[in-house]
Amino acid sequence: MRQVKSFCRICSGTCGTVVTIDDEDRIHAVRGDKEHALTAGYACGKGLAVADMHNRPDRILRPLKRRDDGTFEEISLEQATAEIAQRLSTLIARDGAQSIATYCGTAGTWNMTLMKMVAPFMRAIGSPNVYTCLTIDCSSRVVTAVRLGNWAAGKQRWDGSDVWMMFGTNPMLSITSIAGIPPLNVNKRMKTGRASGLKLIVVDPRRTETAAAADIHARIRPGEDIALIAGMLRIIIDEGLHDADFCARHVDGLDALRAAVDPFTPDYVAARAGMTAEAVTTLAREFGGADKRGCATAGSGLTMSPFSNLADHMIELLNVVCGRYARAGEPVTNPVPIAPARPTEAKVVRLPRWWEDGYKTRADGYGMLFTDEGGELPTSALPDEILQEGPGQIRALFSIGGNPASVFPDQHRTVEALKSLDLLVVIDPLMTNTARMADYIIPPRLMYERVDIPLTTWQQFRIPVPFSQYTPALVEPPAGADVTEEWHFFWDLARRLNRQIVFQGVPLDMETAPSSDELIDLMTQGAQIPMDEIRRYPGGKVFAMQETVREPAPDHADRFDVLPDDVAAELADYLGRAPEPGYDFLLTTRRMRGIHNSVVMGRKGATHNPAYLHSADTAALGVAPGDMVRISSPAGDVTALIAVDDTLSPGTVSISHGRGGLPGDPVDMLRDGTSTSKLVSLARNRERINGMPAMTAIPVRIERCERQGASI
Ligand SMILES: Nc1nc2c(c(=O)[nH]1)N[C@H]1C(S)=C(S)[C@@H](COP(=O)(O)OP(=O)(O)OC[C@H]3O[C@@H](n4cnc5c(=O)[nH]c(N)nc54)[C@H](O)[C@@H]3O)O[C@H]1N2
Ligand SMILES: Nc1nc2c(c(=O)[nH]1)N[C@H]1C(S)=C(S)[C@@H](COP(=O)(O)OP(=O)(O)OC[C@H]3O[C@@H](n4cnc5c(=O)[nH]c(N)nc54)[C@H](O)[C@@H]3O)O[C@H]1N2
Ligand code: SF4
Ligand SMILES: [Mo]
Repeated sequence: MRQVKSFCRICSGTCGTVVTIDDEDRIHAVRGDKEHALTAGYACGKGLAVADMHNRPDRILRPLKRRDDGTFEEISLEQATAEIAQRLSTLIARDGAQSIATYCGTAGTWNMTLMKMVAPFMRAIGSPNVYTCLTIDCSSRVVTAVRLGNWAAGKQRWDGSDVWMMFGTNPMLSITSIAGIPPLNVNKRMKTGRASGLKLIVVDPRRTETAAAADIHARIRPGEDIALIAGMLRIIIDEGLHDADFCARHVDGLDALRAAVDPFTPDYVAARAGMTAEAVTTLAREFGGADKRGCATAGSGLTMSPFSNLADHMIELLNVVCGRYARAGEPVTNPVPIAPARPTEAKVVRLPRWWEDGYKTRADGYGMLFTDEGGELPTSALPDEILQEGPGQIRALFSIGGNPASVFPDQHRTVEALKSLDLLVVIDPLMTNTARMADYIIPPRLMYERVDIPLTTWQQFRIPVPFSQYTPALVEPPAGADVTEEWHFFWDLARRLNRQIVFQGVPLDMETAPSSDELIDLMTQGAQIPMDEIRRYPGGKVFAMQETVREPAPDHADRFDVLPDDVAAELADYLGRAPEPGYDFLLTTRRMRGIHNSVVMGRKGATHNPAYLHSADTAALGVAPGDMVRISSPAGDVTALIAVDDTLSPGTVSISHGRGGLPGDPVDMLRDGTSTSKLVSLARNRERINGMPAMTAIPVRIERCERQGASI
């Protein structure tokens, strides 16, 4: 047995780990690294269960090819890659490069060499059809940065704040980075923040783990956060609780904003958001104040909500009017050791509306989001891009470390699209619902079989100190495995198609593959702390780096635009929207401890996702825990098993996403659970720009039904 330091790459926690490896070079156990500078021993159950993922008996270890009768046969990686390259070549010749698409899911996002290889691969073949789970997760965040403007030095930090307001996020369970609390040993940071006087406010229809630890839990009717924020802004501006100096210097449109939120009186907000008028005023006064430090942040409860772009914009307006950003003279939170040195300035930066110019999807004309490295299209547009016939139709899809059939909104449309493809290649260690439909399944090396560095994107805001880490590959894949290093698979496809990959601005040798370490060196070219130095500290290190936020040049003219025309129009739409008649419950999204989106991690916890209801509602419906109900939305219906959860507000039903079978599957409810994505339609109420349908606050009806083995 030996012990090696590394870090977990399942979520943004990037928890430091110590991995015990047995004499057969197999992972025996994983624990949190107590000496880790950021996470100090914390690791969640999913991270600890990852040894099981490496060794589980159903891990796919050799490529699988679908036979004509739908069964799979094992083939070699060499044969699979050659055949896929051949099929791509035929498709490109027949339908053009645009017929090829990639979708990178969560397991792809946390694999840095892969993450940075997919876009160059797509550029090399000439296809714009790059999709990732980021655009089904927090695409509204990017829309806000563009429409409102972005503060180059970042927001005020958790440490040293007076007040923090979280909407629709539960970081104590999800360890998400977008809640603003650094996703690094959240429990400990929560305690130290609170001990230093930070007042935490959580807005959530459920008394979550995070809400229970907060100073104020404001229960809200799902989907109505916009009303609350508009009401708060009205009070903050009227009572002079905004930062007037900051607004005068950096903000356009404050008067128009005040006029637009005028209908949101405390009484109106109270009626709409299901709270008291006094609560609205209290929340505004608790958050507002030019002399306070802090932040308003939001998670899935808002990024999945109806009007997701507007909801996100409104959250950021709370920060803008109160000036909650890092100012000149303050220390830069994290000058990012692996990035080149560049000054951080206290200024608004305006980005172009990428989605208005440039490539658009054929169906509904959605444009590019996240233009880093050439751009991405909104994931909810992918099914229609596959199904809509005509020039540019997508005919081949690579699904990399994701599970579209289980997690995309509108499972029926998604599955119809996946089944209609000429070529579906799934890179995954498990026989997921998506993999079951694949033409080829390519098994990857797993986390501890790869070298890696922590996610490079947004690092300056996610990690609150100049920390970096490198992990070598700790073990080799199991004996007899024929698995791929994922970036290599795409490099090899490009090689076989005679395409040149340009990686981080450098054309790669297309005859002899680079090593993963060479790619990491390219990704960190010009780093302030050279990668070789970082490699010397196996558990990671906080480097001694200091930088101060600077004043921008005097002629810098960019300002926040708090109420662009399309935001004003969305606010008017929201104001006029009536509840969907005939539905008496609102279904909300949540996460479960042992389940990561569609994947059950470990063998101990529940594998199904019950429908949680308040006991007042189960009593009124005449159902008990374990009973089966039929849940119907305007888009479809599903069956679910009931569990009681009195942390919920009556009138809401809360179910996590990603579980359940494919349409028509016989489903063992206790094992497989329910697919909430069958309750969402891509044909109804989609947002402009990011194309998101509402994946929380979904109007539903609930009826008791006989327990049976099947779910539709
Ligand atoms: N265990 C576990 N951890 C995970 C994941 C997982 O599947 N399992 N997934 C990971 C991923 S990919 C992500 S993106 C992050 C997400 O992390 P979070 O953004 O923290 O997401 P959730 O934990 O689902 O919390 C969403 C909260 O929003 C509330 N909510 C729902 N609708 C509304 C609404 O209309 N208004 C308001 N105010 N609140 C609402 C819900 O009650 C819930 O408490 O978690 C990551 N971590
Ligand atoms: N209704 C509703 N829908 C939602 C959400 C919601 O809150 N509500 N949340 C949305 C969000 S935030 C997200 S991020 C998406 C999640 O969307 P996805 O990322 O598409 O879904 P996951 O289930 O996380 O898929 C991860 C896959 O990676 C595989 N895997 C594990 N390790 C590796 C590896 O090393 N390499 C490779 N190639 N594969 C690996 C796993 O077996 C699994 O199949 O779901 C979205 N859908
Ligand atoms: S919180 Fe859990 S899943 Fe996320 S990085 Fe840490 S151990 Fe891994
Ligand atoms: Mo996510």
